[in-house]
Amino acid sequence: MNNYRKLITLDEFIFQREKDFAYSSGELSGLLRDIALASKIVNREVNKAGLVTEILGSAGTHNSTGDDQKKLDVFANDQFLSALKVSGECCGIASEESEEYIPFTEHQNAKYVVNLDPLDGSSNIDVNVSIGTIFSIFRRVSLSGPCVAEDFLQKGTQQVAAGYVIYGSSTMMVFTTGNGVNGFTLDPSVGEFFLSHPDIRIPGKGKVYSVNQGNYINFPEPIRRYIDWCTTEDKPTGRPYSFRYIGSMVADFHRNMIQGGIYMYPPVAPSNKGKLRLLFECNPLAFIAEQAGGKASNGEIPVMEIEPTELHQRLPVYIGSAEMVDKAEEMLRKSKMVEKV
Ligand code: P6P
Repeated sequence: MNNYRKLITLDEFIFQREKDFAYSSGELSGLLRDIALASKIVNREVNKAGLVTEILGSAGTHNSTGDDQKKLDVFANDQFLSALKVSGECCGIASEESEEYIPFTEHQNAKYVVNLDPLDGSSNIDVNVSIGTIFSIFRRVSLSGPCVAEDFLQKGTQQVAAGYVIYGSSTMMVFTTGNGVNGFTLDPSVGEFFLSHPDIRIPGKGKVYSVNQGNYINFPEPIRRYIDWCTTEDKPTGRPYSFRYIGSMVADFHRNMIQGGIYMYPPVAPSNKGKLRLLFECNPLAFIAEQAGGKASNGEIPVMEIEPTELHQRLPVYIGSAEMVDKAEEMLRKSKMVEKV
């Protein structure tokens, strides 16, 4: 008896969920398929980047927040932009790689907008370390006509879908439409994403903390104390934790999703803002974390409760296993109480 497990393709899954949850009249499904298609094209270039030297290295330009743009950053941005424009389900996108949002005038009555980090961790491209794409989908708030800034500047709680693609030892697309988190692995031999990680649940606590230890001396004192707490021996709580930091948020986040752990990007003195972007990195990953039973905070409130004021705004972020985020928040809160005394 062949016990071949029926592998469900991404398209079959979306079609099934659309019937079960009726989360959209098909436009959202189309958007998810278009994002998957663009990720396959990006994956093809990422996987042979070392062989096609003209795709490696810097593009010689900088994005709106001053980051050096890699050639693959620009390539990925172009792929997702054209895929979403062709889809017809999206009236505009905002991208980490573009200063302003990009309205699709030919689809100005479409229902959705997308916030996108086309290639996160791109500084790792030239050294063959995992990188990722992060996306966040909202229903527009403007009624019709060209999309407006307010369509993109919505609280994370308003997301209708969010996901990431990790271009790693295998390529995976992990996303939520508000009914749990599911992971799909690309079989490049057939060009299909297959359901490999149904209903992902992030462990309540883990034994890994991810942070750029090199900034330790410039972290706020409560975060230095939290890191010291993580590295103090205490067998009942499984400490000291292991330190893992890939320098690619999607890769660190994905490992923590599966094994449990916390990823932190605290403020680094003298800045108090943090590095990561609310719209393009933190909101989508926060939606996924919470849907999988985890948490995402700026140290004080849930990331998804933050009212955005500008496209490229940054924030400190503590995201992953719920109990670990709670502990980091507790140490930050205690410190504030001491300050007030
Ligand atoms: P640092 C990549 O640029 C990124 O946005 C995240 O993917 C990554 O975790 C972080 O920045 C790395 O930043 O300052 O530690 O090199």
